[in-house]
Amino acid sequence: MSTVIKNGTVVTADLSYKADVLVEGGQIIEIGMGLSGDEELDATGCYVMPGGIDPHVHLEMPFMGTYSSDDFESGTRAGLAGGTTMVVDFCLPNQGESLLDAIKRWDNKSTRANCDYSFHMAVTWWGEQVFNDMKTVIEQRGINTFKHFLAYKGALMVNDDELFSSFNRLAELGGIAMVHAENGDVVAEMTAKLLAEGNTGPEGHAYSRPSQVEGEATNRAIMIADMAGVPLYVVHTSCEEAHEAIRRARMQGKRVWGEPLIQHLTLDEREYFHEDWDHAARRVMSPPFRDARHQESLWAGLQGGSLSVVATDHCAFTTEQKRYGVGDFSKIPNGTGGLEDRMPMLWTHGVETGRLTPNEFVAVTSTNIAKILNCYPKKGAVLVGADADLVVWDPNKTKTIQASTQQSSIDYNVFEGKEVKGLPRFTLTRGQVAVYDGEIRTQEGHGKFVEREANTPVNRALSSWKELTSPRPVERTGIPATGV
Ligand code: DUC
Ligand code: ZN
Ligand code: ZN
Ligand code: ZN
Repeated sequence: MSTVIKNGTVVTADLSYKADVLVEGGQIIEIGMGLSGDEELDATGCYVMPGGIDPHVHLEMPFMGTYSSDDFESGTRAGLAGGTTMVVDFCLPNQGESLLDAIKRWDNKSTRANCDYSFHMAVTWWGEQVFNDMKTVIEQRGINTFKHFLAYKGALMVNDDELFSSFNRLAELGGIAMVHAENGDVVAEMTAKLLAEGNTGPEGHAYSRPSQVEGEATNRAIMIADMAGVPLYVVHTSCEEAHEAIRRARMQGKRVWGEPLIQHLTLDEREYFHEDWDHAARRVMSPPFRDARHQESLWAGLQGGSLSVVATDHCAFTTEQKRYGVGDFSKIPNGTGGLEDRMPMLWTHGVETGRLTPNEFVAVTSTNIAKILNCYPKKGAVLVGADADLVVWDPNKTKTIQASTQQSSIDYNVFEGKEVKGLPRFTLTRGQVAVYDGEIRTQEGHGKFVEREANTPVNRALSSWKELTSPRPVERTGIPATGV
């Protein structure tokens, strides 16, 4: 059965033009004027864009003594409702666990996905097993991205020696390094001091993670990646200091990308000073929300091209889960939702305000990340032969964001009450209509794993580190006596 999307304007990262799009067998088979198909979707007044790709989600993730509440079913349903047709989740091995065993656990959870998905592998410990598994993960499982936590000391954090070893291995295998860049040692010290001084409320979370801890860790990761010669993707870039390091690296020709989140672009630190404990705790995530100076920096980075991708870090916890941290902010599970709202919020605050063109919107929500992750043009494109992951975007449709009508399984929404303009009329996942004019028609288990190959040599980073080719000790005659 074929489906034709009629009378819309196709909007890609580089072009806008009037055309119908014909879909069959899960792929785009023809783009042109006057096409017909078995089923017709009316796109009059709408933009036909590649579906969003959210490269940063945590679905049913074991974390801080609990599990994030949206699983692959509710999480991908939320994504589709908001025009996102692919998610990338982080596979987290336990200490000492093989990477391949961890993937098996993730494979089991993800069978319920409503849209296509992929995994990033997290490097949560270091040893010969991880070194060896990396090759299998890249070459046989099609996972080419490896995340390193520079925060969460005593849990997920890796040290600089482990980081350098892992980055070197990835450079050799054609992988991409990713970092959660916050200085975990400093965060641990500041957290202990704040708690000892009686600062136990949610605002303590923000005080414990100032922008300097992110700027330092971002710059450190960039320098270490440069020595290893590995490309580096910095997740949830939230502040000017981190952005500055990324901007400088890119101007120096380094292969480094930054990923602001829709939450950091649109919400600020005042949320943590709300008189209602639940309100503040529900917004606890790492890095924390920041002030207007940092937000302006992130918007400028998207406009100027020094920041490449807008994601969510969707990691949803219920109010009940957030209350694990009453009396100790460091026990509030870190994370906020955003999967359903990323695209409408970015359209409203980015395109409607004139900061981004519709083409730039497609670039930062879909095409750029498809290229970085090496799944373009299967994903992130409106081209014949590409997967029919499409969103028919109605720029005039409005709504008020409300937890009571959202797809996510949690009991609140950090964007509650915000008005958005620009929403999906239809969302298609591999040709199947998952959202039809506001009606959710998702199919559990429809989603397939997207394999992503290693980078080819031409897409690898160069190293500016001038390593001596054959270092030799210097021969000296006059050797001073020791112990004088
Ligand atoms: N930050 C969060 O807020 N949640 C999940 C993990 C992370 O790094
Ligand atoms: Zn993170
Ligand atoms: Zn409130
Ligand atoms: Zn994350």
